[in-house]
Amino acid sequence: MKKILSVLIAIACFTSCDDGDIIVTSFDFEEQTLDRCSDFDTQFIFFKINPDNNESIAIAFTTSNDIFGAGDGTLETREISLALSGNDAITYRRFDDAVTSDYFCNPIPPATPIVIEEFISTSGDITVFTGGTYADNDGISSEIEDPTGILDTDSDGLPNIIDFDDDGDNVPTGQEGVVLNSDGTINTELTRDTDGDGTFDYLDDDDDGDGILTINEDPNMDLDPSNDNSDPNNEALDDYLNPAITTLVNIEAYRVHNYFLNDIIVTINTQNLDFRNENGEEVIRDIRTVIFGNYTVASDAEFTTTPEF
Ligand SMILES: [Ca+2]
Ligand SMILES: [Ca+2]
Ligand SMILES: [Ca+2]
Ligand SMILES: [Ca+2]
Repeated sequence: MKKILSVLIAIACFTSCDDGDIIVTSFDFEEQTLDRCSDFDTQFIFFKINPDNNESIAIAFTTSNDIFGAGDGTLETREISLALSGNDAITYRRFDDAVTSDYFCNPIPPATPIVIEEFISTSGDITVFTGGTYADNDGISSEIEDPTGILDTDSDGLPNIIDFDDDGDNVPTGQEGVVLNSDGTINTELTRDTDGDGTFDYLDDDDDGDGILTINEDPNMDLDPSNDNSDPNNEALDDYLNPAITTLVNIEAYRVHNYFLNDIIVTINTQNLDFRNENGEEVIRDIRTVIFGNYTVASDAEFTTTPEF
């Protein structure tokens, strides 16, 4: 419905307009879910449908940014500010019958339902935020791994919460014998500490305590110490967990890392909107910052990087 507001919205008058003439009209789609069209390259179309009143509000905007998550993988919420003009606009429509997503996502809108009222933005600003939860999916939740989010045990530039190899020994944390309690905390009895020095393997850069860093117990030099078994008397045991093997190779590179942005939500805010109706007569101005909607992205984003050694 078109919601009656108090005095936040003023009208600019085109023709005869008495002093104090204020139209207090805006669009109320707070309860409706934000949906989107999927098959567009750089112009994004989001829309809300209110079936109770056969009305909709849609926003189209153009950006080359991937607003759904890939980005550059930095930890901050990403923010893109855009000015609406031309084909980038917000459109309110009321129809004579029920409307579906086909109406917005078809390059040629269907002939029906028929539009009986329409307001199109003539100017306005929008801000698109992309946020979510960064994680390395290494088996330890970020809150347990480091509630501060800034700890970087191996100083490779990737905080532990997104570092799938926390100690930088080229053995992923997920392979270093971490055992969790039912509440997700680390079980200090069962989590592996091969050399018994009080530092769990996943945070220990010399797991077997033989003086040779795990990263250098990699004779085939494939950046994976977990496939090197040199001990003829114990072929099942990797060299980096076997203090009897102290062969050293010089490895000066980290393996490829990946991490994820999960539970991605795109939030669109609008500000300074001017609308004109189908006759160009009625103008609605809304200077407030309003949340147009929140869109939950179905898939997670994955980032791949190789930290500098
Ligand atoms: Ca790190
Ligand atoms: Ca490791
Ligand atoms: Ca240890
Ligand atoms: Ca070692």
